[in-house]
Amino acid sequence: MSFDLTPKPEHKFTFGLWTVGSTGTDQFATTFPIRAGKSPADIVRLLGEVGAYGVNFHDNDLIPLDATPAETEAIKKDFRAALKETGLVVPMATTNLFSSQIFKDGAFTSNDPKVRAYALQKAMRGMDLGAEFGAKVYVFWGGREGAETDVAKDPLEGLKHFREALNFLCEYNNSQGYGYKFALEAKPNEPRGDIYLPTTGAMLGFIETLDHPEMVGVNPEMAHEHMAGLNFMHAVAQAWDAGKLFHIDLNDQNYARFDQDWRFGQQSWKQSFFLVKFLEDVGYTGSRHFDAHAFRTEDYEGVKEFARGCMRTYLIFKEKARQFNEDKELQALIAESKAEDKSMEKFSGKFSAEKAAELKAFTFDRNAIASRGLRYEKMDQMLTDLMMGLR
Ligand code: DIG
Ligand code: MN
Ligand code: MN
Repeated sequence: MSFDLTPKPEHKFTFGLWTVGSTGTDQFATTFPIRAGKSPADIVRLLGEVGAYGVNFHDNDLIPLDATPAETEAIKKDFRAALKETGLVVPMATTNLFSSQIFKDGAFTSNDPKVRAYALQKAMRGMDLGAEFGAKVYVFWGGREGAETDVAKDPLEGLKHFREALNFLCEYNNSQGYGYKFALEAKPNEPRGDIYLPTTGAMLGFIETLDHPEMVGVNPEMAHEHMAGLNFMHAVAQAWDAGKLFHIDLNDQNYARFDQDWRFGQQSWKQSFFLVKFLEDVGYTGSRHFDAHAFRTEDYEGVKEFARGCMRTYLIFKEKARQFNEDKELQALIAESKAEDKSMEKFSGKFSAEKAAELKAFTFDRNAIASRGLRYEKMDQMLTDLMMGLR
């Protein structure tokens, strides 16, 4: 093997405290923990050991909901010391607006004004905490923003309340001078029957209705777009095209399953390859955040293998993307399939009345055009060979 698979800071591989710190309970903490919990400081040390660049957190991953001021300061002190010791940074922070019972019917979109106000308070305090550790991206995942029945929850009110909350928090960001970029994360369902704004595309449309759309982008997650039956790389491409790819959650998922948050590249090799190729081809400079968990079967040595595997597989696909881009035969076939056609140039570009009239009068030989074979089978098989090390 001639290429280096050692994770380096320039790769910007990050993990949330809740990922490698997961004690192996099922997603909804309804079953026994498999692994003893680790302190945030020890989780940072584990991430330092496997070669991660950074660590992210929800407010309550770091500071338990009912921690005293003294406990809070002690935790922060240890966490800061571990960051210094390992050199890890904190690129992203977020608020847990989904675990506490108070959010049983949503946070920003709850029907209860007290819950909405409490969620706003919690988000501001979460932003304060993240800023203390240098976070510059703030994620909003509305895990409970939704409904099981529309009988008493109006989606228009939900959108209005979510918009009001984000407009308020954008102003808070400005008033505090935190310089955050907000990244909205979509998911179609679970834990709610339906979650509002279920896909990255829906979030992109919603962002344009905000008072400060320039401050707000998206945090697409692979498992979540897959849960919606979508092509993750296409969702990411649309976000990039809109200048809104502010962060990304990488993991994996078997289609038509609950949110499995598996190790990156564990299941969907082809989709993962094209996602990595896209990020590298466009020069994405943000975090490669692995929002994933090790199998419940694992001890902490297994958790380290999980974390190493996320980064290793990303680097394998990055190298395969380089080989793809340098494969002369394959690139020639791709170029051929996208060949310019000088005769059509006069119809491309901006509208003119003359262009429209000429095009309307033009005669196309539909059968001749349709009969051309596009050789995608050959190219796709070449990709398979490349992925399997046969070219
Ligand atoms: C779940 O996919 C969500 C939460 O874990 C968190 O709020 C966000 C940040 O990665 N992803
Ligand atoms: Mn997820
Ligand atoms: Mn996520």
